Amino acid sequence: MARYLITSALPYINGIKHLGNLVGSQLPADLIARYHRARGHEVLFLCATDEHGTPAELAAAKAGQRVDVYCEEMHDVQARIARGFGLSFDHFGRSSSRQNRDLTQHFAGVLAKNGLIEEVSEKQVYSLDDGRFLPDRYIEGTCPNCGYDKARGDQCENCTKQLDPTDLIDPRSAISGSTRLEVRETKHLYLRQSTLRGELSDWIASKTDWPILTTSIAKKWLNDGDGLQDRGITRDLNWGVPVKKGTEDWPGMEGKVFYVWFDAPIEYIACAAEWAVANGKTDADWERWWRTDKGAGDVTYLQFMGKDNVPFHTLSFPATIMGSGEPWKTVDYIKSFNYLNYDGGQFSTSQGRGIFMDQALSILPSDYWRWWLLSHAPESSDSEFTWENFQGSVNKDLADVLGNLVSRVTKFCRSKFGEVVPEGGTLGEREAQLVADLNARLRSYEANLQAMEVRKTATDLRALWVLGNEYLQSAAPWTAFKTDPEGAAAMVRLALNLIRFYAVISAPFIPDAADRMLEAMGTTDRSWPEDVASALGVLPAGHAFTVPDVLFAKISDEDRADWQTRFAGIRP
Ligand code: B3M
Ligand code: ZN
Repeated sequence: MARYLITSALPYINGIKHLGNLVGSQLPADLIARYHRARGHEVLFLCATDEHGTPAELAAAKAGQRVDVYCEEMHDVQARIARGFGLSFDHFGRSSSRQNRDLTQHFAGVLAKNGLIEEVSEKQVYSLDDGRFLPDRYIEGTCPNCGYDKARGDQCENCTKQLDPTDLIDPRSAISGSTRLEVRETKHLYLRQSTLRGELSDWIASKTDWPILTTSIAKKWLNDGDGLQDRGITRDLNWGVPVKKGTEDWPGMEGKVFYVWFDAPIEYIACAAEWAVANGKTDADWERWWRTDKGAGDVTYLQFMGKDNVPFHTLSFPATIMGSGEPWKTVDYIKSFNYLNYDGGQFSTSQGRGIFMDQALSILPSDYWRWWLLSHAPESSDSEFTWENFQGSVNKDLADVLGNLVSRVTKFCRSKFGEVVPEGGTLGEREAQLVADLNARLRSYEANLQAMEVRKTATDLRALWVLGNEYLQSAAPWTAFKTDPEGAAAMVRLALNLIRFYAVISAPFIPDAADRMLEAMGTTDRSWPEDVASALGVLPAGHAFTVPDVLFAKISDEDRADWQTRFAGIRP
């Protein structure tokens, strides 16, 4: 039995995620977590909301709520929707947890002790009336380029010009509108990650099995980008982890917090500590996943994320961990994804464009989405969601191939033999061939799941379903029954077992349908088919089953057109 620590990039707190976010991290991570559990491995699958930073403050202000209250509510909303999608996190934590605060302060303390933190003086805009320094995007004014009067200190939304706050004409605070602003000196902490270049470079070079998408981004930033420049890890904000050196105050850093990208990845560790508390476990229980001196030596750690998050996970977070000099587990494999586009454009949270997770669940059960998204995961390039394609996949793969097999076999058996696995007859050549074909495909499916080749695994699974359909087509028990009822009984017995077999191997993709198939087959036996021939004999003659309701309903042209119109616009 192997041990897998699996984390998905942490969804930012400021709203419900769209399907592009889902397929780029949480959903494929769930597929792999479910697969490894099904193979009997020990899995700790963690995710959390990423709650700090300016966007959280802004979203809370927009909602007219205190930021801590906003985050708490939005965390619960995201947790509920994640459950709706069948995301099987062992824990869904919060980066604003006490555990993350303590660990973040701990890392800052050891990094300082190791000489990796530098204090730098900077000039920044201070608002006298708000009594605080203002981040660039909290300053508004008139754009010197186009005259737009609501340009932000980092960028003009109207003409897209990148700005410095001091470029703005008539600058004012975006919080209070006050114009009593002045430029003041303020101190910030910088992580001297450039000193770790050699170590990071060797580490990345040693990861020869990583996907090209991951290593190409990592190497680009390592070599010719400014990804390894020393990086400011503190901000003048109220909302965040207060700057401390371990448990001690940090002189000159009063009222400041750590930058959200410093504390967010540390939440991967803190989340394990939260998981332990939530489940009545001890520190040793979570440390055996994260500390190589405390049992994590044999853990395989897999991370899932969209490509825009790769630099933080290949350079910044490893710099934090390596710089600590402590025996923390580092990631073994980073699976990254390109973008999913929506009907001729991009999914966009800020513009409300696309389908959001709650909307998706309001029109169809999660398995429909899981199947389409995973079978079209943007792995080698960006991919696109279109309603036609979605309708085609659901109707063909789920309804015609898998759903139809289940319904045909169970109904035929009920009408000719009753709701029990029929006895009699023997299996012949055709069945032996089916077993051999299933076996070959299943091994390919397993290999692709092991390699996290998401689209290829979907292709294998679909091919496995098709093999069963083709078998039924050619064996035709409905015809055979007329002349050789015993032979037909043997075929149906095999086919009913095939339903259980499909439920087990399909569960990582479509867990709800798999549960319903197993329930209909009157079994809780989820054992993975190590050997296909014996797996197809698990349900013995005489075993009772029931005919399930329609597993997957087809999407009509009318529904498709309706949804297409409904989701064409901008989410309010
Ligand atoms: N919250 C993802 C994003 O919002 C970011 C991931 C953090 S992972 C530590 O782009
Ligand atoms: Zn402008």
